[in-house]
Amino acid sequence: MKSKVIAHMDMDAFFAAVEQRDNPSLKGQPVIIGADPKGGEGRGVVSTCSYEARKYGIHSAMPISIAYRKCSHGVFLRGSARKYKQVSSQIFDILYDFTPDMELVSVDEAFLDITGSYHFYQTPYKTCLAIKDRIKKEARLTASIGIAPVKMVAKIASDLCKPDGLLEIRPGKVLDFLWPLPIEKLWGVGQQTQKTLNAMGIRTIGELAKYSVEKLNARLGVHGRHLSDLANGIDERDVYVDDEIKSVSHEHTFEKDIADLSEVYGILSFLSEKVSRRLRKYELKGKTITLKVRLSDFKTVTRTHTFDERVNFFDNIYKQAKGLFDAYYKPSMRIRLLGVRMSNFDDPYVQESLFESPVARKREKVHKAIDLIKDKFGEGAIRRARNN
Ligand code: TTP
Ligand code: MG
Repeated sequence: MKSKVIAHMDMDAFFAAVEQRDNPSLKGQPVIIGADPKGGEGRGVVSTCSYEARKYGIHSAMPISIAYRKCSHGVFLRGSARKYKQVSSQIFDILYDFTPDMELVSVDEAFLDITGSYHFYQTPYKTCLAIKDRIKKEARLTASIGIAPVKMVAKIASDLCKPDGLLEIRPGKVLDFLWPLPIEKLWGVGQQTQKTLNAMGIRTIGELAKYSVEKLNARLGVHGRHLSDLANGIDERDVYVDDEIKSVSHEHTFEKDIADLSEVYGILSFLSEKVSRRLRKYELKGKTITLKVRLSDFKTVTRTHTFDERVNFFDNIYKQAKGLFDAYYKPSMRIRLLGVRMSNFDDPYVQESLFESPVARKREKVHKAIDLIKDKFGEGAIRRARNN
């Protein structure tokens, strides 16, 4: 299987860098963006600060009063959200010139799937150099970019090469790169998980990778296998292209590869429900359903069905997902991952609903009411009887 090429771009000290750019007297100064410090009495927190200010131990989310104590001669600014948004869209426009396969993560951060587009610049490295170059020329700011076969590794790489860095981790080098790093660099390892793992004698990603998955699961529940996968450089997440909604999908990776059909149907029902709710939330209906199945040996297949009309109800989606699965399934299979996707939204929903029967409209109302209750009281508030 050919690996993907994912780039993770993150601007350096974003808000502070914009202020330094627009006011050259701030260059080289500790600049702190956030609440008014009011001579050390101010409330509120630091949004971000320049790298010069970081030398004083200041960081995002720190109380502004503490930042003031650490560096009272720093330049404290409130910042301008409007200006940062404008610069942010300028940066994303530049990125769009390189690939439309982009997932915006925050105001200054995006994943790009450049698997199909890096050839224009010969290599992934040269592509990302060109991106950095354009950001430098057009926005007069620096970005750091990590390149790797999976999202998580690209993100860690961009973080480690800051500021103004570019770091490529080739497919064969992922484990050499990851294993010496401390576990807290992994996605999903917060302070609590870090403590638990440390207590088990696990400090580096390499130690986590070699630890028994069963023992990890016993201590951390479902999280265990996921973390073990990440530590071994396995990250199932694709770059989620969200500029316009082209498809709505949900996936589930099993804690253990499974052969039990009732478990499969349970998850298909759960995924269909999630997809159905998202479709209704966005007022979309899809004509095409795609089932994704990954087996224990990582073989991945997709099976597609086109409905006669556009749908967004759970019953239709689940029935087809199950039908597609049953047509593919053989008893020897061990299932690692399942996914359900709905796409093909061409016709505007509003127009189509003009021709719907009163019965369909009534169902629509019932479903929306259920969604509202669930939004208010949580997923468990209403359970659907499943008919396998
Ligand atoms: P980050 O990318 O986390 O930080 P940064 O760009 O300032 O610095 P780095 O070089 O380490 O990437 O966040 C981007 C912007 O989002 C940041 O400039 C300010 C804003 N922000 C907040 O307002 N509050 C926060 O807690 C964080 C983390 C960021
Ligand atoms: Mg940043």
